[in-house]
Amino acid sequence: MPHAPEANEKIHDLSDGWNVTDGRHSAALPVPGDVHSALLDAGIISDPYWRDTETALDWVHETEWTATKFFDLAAKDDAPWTLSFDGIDCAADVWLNGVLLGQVQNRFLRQDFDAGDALVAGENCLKVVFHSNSKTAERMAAASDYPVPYIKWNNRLAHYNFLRKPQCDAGWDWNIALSPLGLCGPVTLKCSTLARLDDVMVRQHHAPDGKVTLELDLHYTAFAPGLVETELTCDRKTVRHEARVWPGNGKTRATLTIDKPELWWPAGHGRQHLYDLKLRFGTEHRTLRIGLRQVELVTDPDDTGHRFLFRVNGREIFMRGANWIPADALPARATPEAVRDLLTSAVEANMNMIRVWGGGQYEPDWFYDMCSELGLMVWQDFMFACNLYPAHDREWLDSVRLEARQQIRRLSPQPCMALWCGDNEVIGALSWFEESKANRDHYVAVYARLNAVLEEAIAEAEPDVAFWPSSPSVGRLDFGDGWHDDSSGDMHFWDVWHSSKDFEHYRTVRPRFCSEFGFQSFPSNRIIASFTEEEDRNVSSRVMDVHQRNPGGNSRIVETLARYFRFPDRFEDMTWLSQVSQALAMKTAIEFWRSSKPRTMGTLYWQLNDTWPVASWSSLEYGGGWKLTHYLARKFNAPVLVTAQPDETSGEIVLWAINDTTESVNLHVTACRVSMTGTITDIGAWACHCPTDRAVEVARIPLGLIKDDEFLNFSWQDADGSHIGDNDYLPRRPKDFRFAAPKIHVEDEGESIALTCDLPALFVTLDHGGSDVWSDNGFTLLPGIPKVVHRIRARGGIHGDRQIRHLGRQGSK
Ligand code: BMA
Repeated sequence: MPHAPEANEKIHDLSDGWNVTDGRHSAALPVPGDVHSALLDAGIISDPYWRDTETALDWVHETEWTATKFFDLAAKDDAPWTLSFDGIDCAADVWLNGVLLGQVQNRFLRQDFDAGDALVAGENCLKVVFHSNSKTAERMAAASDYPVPYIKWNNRLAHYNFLRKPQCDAGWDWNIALSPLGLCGPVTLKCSTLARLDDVMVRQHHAPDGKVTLELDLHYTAFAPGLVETELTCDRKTVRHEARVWPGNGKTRATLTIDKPELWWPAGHGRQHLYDLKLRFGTEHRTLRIGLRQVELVTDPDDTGHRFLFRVNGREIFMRGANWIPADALPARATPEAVRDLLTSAVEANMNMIRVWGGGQYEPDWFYDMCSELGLMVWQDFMFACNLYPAHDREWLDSVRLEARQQIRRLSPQPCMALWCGDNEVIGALSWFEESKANRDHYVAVYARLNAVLEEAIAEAEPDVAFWPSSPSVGRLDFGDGWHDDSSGDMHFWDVWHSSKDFEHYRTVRPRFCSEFGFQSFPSNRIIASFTEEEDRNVSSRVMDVHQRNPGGNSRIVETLARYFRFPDRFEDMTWLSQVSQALAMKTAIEFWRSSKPRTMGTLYWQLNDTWPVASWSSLEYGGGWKLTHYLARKFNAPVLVTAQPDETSGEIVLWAINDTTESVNLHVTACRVSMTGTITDIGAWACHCPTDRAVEVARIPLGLIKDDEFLNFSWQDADGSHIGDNDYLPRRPKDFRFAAPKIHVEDEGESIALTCDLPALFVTLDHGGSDVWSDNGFTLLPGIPKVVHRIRARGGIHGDRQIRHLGRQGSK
């Protein structure tokens, strides 16, 4: 906890030594942690991810649980004592020595209780009585004076839209519905003298002369009138001042100017320089790690509509990334190590932004610390998704107001923060339900209340980043269709997956910023083996259906295979081919939209990671292994890329060069056509100057030049060899090629693998489901051109399927 108070002997960490029981079962409860994980560790429940175990565990979230912690206090002085929980999930009563300190129902709040009267010298007993969240949700919905519908096909558990809890805990179209409960962060007991420091709001002002002034609002609770000394230290400079405080909540401002700042940059644009900002408020100490940067959301009008892009330190930056969902359906497993691994993989796939999606959670401090270190910018949603919300209830709305306030302040020091966004798809949800279709005015008015509270929380806190009302959204106070309008705002483009359109359909829109689009695949055979018996390993088995949460999802994967590929004979080839199919879909969309730069200035695909072993849109399977899409992302997200795009009107294939680096590049581009029988014929060579602000045309190739059974292969490099790459374009679907049977020779030297072939091979995959990360996988192999692949990160050394696969007559060979 980098933001935890330090050097204060009056702070007691109460995170260890908890037990939890329902009267029949008892287990040690690690904090942070959840009851399911505790029961699993104690051998009371079996693995929730195994086969169809899920519903057999419903009793856990339907039961009341009591977590208990005993602690000793040597002496109790008369000063104010505060008991703080960094997240209680979710509906619970907090008791200290038989005294009810409070009732809570918002997992996204830090809960502070005045413990003074209940605390005793000697042994104390702290209890958190968790009510069944499922029953609480039912009760709240029944008590509501009008219906607030939730997305039934997505949420197996009902009415979680009433709870301030990760919405995907009730099930989602990729998530198991376990409804975990527990304590999500440290528990502390703190003794204050005059005042207690609650939140710190950090702003940075960049002056035209380059100096940066840090402005900190220190939000406190004072217990008596008096003077509190504050001290700020950063970049070898210290400033002090005295704040006069009065009982109650207040704030005092402290500023410090950094004369020669080193700026923080997103990945690929410069260093991620971080400063330690040390802060003292009376006797309380905190250290914040900050980075200095300016982030603007640019939405000015242009000929098309309105631009949508991020400008960082004055530079307009194309954002390449993906959507982030919670790292595990069992919160205890979302450890810093597991999360760092996933975020590292994002950067290795040339991403510079992730979107923390609104159906999950505000992540812990260390998550944002990692993003700041790695240069991954964060588009942060407020936690509302795909449901309608009871914003007519003032008590509920007050809790949301507090949540927004705390979270905005908590994340304010983080240079990775790029945007606060009101919600995920709640505007769209207004037209999904019978109730809201029948009385749209009413539901729009209630939605507008919720959105206004969030906008006001931003206006009040004045963070360094902008507020965007919703994702997708066409613009402020616009309740229009962000799914199909590609002229303004951010877009969710789901027609290919959810409406079964062809991959080529991605080329029918040019979003200003595509914040969601995706295509599903199966996890690898190794991951499937982790949750199935042999008999389940069939694409339409019940267990495979249970591990697919989007109705009809497995059929859509299979049907798409039939559209693009020859059908595989074996289940274990089908899982691989589904990953080829997903990778092809994402390559089609992203390369086209990158070639639309600067009209398009961002592509965040759905979704980076998985919460459990499941067929889904993720590019990293459960456990963090790279699916083929992730390997292709490393290539289609390369800062310098050449891509081939069909020009429907002229019938030509156009080569486009895209440069997202900081400097223009001069590329030498060559292209050839490759026949399945192995003949490689040069087409041309071109010199291309590629600036950073737009994609440029390199060459036009008449489609007729490429014969049946030929595909286009092209490569590029700059003068000093820092940007080298190659790419293909298949004018026909893979199934329309007469694949020969190439012989692939492999020399496996452990850390590197060399491959050669006698005939062209596409999507050559040397490791399906292995744990380690290779420099390439799913590549094209041409006769006479050896390929050497290196292990770039060892992640456990587990081998997946090391049988070499590539496209062939039966889908794979
Ligand atoms: C989106 C997301 C999620 C969902 C995904 C796939 O629009 O916001 O709600 O999981 O689509 O359907």
